[in-house]
Amino acid sequence: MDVFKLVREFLTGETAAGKIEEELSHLDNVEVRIALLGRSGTGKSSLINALVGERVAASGAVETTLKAQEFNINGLIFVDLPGGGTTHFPFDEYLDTVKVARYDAFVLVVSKRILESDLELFAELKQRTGKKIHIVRTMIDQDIENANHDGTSSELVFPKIRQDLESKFGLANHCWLVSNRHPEKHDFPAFCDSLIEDFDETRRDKFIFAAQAYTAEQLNRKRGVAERHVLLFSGLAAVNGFNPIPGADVVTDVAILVKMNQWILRCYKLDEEHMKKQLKRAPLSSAQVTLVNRLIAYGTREFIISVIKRQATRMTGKEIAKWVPVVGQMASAGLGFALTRWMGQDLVNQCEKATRALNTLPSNNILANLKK
Ligand SMILES: Nc1nc2c(ncn2[C@@H]2O[C@H](COP(=O)(O)OP(=O)(O)OP(=O)(O)O)[C@@H](O)[C@H]2O)c(=O)[nH]1
Ligand SMILES: [Mg+2]
Repeated sequence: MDVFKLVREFLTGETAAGKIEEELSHLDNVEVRIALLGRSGTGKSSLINALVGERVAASGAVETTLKAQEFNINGLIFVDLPGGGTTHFPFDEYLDTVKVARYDAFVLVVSKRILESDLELFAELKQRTGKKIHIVRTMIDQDIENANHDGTSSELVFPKIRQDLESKFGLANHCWLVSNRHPEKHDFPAFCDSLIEDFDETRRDKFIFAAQAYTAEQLNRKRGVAERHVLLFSGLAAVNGFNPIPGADVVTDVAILVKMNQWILRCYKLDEEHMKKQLKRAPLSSAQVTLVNRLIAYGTREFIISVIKRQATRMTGKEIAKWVPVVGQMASAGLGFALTRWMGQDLVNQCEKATRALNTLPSNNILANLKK
């Protein structure tokens, strides 16, 4: 979907306002369902937590998850299907519960030892779904540590494990060697790319919106999704008569701006709910707390009104034009559109900076590595 074109057509009256609303609600409502299968203790719950950057699924040394569980993180739904082939889940019964048509992607999680039951599960799944099954081999960090301990070269760890997996699951199937403790490293980012490769655009956007960004590239993609949303919200604000009057103390309905800013904060996992959970897990410095509180305020009506009042009187025609797509005639939508876009873009920039500063992007090393 060319969002720019859609908004331009709307502003020039070539398309109905409803189209923008439709596109936004489509993005809002779409669900992505990912099935995770594998024996107990292979790291399924940890993989989910690493993908979304928060602790949604309990993980542990003893068998933790005994029945299928769903985790819905802003529309990105993981279905954790534990223990195929164990006494809790005889094979047939297990696969019958996996209603294959309901999923957008399948992930088979394996760890150190590949058992016959893993191969059987893989073959059966492949046959039933006819889809690509992503094989994720977890705990690579431990293999590296073990190699160091045993005095063997950790450089050989990867090719050896890869070869072993490929010989068992077949060369054509991609196997991803990951550590759930370091989702910024090894094959983890490539696994995420491969996972969304076959999704349609809306589902891809949804995944990028809900997943944690660990690398500079992932952060860039988040920006892309966020910017498209800002553009749509700006169109929607304009059509809904958001039209602050320069110099006057009048502010029309700002509900759409509140919604937009809260969406952006959620996209960067800097919304109040998420930050409260994070704070319970790891304390932030007082400077970080100040930064987070400042950003959370962006999602409140009072704050937005105060910013608009200030900014509306400042924006010159030239500045307005900068934030409005080239539309020939800007119509009366000009200032409302420009202000929304300016505000959204500003918040996206700030969230990106904060993500780096808060080190949820584990990061600085990664960024440094990428630049090399
Ligand atoms: N070092 C390391 N530990 C991991 C990794 N993935 C998982 N673990 C640990 O392995 C243990 C089991 O992980 P879980 O995520 O609970 O495994 P599970 O597949 O969900 O297990 P069940 O819920 O019992 O089916 C936990 O103690 C995790 O912290 C990894 O990549 N590296
Ligand atoms: Mg589990």
